[in-house]
Amino acid sequence: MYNKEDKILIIGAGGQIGTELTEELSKLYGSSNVIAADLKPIPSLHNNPFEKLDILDKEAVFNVVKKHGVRQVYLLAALLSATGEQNPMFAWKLNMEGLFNILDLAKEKHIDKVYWPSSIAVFGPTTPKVNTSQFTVMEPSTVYGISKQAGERWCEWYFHKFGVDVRSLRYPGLIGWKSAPGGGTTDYAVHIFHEALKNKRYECFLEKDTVLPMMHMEDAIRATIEIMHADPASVRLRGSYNLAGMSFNPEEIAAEIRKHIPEFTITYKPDFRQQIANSWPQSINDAEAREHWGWKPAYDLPGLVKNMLTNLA
Ligand code: NAD
Ligand code: AKB
Repeated sequence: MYNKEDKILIIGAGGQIGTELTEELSKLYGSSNVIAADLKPIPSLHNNPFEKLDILDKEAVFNVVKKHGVRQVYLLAALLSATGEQNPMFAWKLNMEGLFNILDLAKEKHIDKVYWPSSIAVFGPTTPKVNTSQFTVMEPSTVYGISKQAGERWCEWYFHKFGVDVRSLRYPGLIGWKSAPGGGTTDYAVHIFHEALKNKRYECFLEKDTVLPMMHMEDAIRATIEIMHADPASVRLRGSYNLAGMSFNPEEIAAEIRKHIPEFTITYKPDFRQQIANSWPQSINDAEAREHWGWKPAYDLPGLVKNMLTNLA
């Protein structure tokens, strides 16, 4: 359910998700209707209009929305878990003020629809780790997680109070071959493929038995577009939806890579990101997303590894 004529603004379009989302939305809406915005130029655009834009500059965001007649905003600009811990006050400012700037534009009816991603980082050390459900203990221990949890509550509040049509997913770690990750704890699961192909070895910054929820980027982009195109009545949760793909640890992904590159070796040198990973769930229960708007992932670990190695090679 979507209007092909809608103008869409993607803020943070040059990042790991933005790169792929811009491409996929351009296929559906046409490149000229998908405006890519970021702090820095984006080399990989597909004839999309580009705006150099700082999400913290509310007036500039408003001007871009008016200039292009934007109806939908995908807000991807944020600091992630690892970079967030290194610059906590700025992470809080960017992640929260950026969201308010967009929610306010929707509240004032300058735009119709907002997409804003949350993360498994909303969970914390006191959350049950296995098959973590939608509604459970949530005491995040990173600034990033705290900002995502607060953001979820604000999204829900703007929906109930002002009727803002905001939709959100709690992504697990995302793995794709078209773009590089931007400062998260799950980034190892992308780096490992590049190093396996280039050097046949990888030094992992997490311990070998650290199980985390992960997902192929193709699945994540499809989920994003599916929830944005879903009938508003079916999007019953306006905080954010749990979303599951697969779960594995570094040893398991290395073993799967070795089926394709037998000489591949992995060593472990955990750093500060280990503590972040330890605070997150190992697997996610996404029953509500499946039931409410029909979510179903396509990739498992063997499929992901084959796809990544084939495309990167
Ligand atoms: P990324 O770091 O790769 O990309 C973010 C982009 O935002 C970058 O291109 C950056 O230049 C841009 N940006 C930063 N500050 C900006 C500002 N002030 N104004 C405009 N643009 C700015 O991040 P990503 O991995 O693509 O993540 C996008 C969103 O998805 C984030 O909210 C993140 O929390 C969420 N998310 C990502 C993952 C993942 O595994 N990638 C998982 C869960 C949630
Ligand atoms: C990170 O590791 O920070 C992200 C996320 C799971 O939110 N990939």
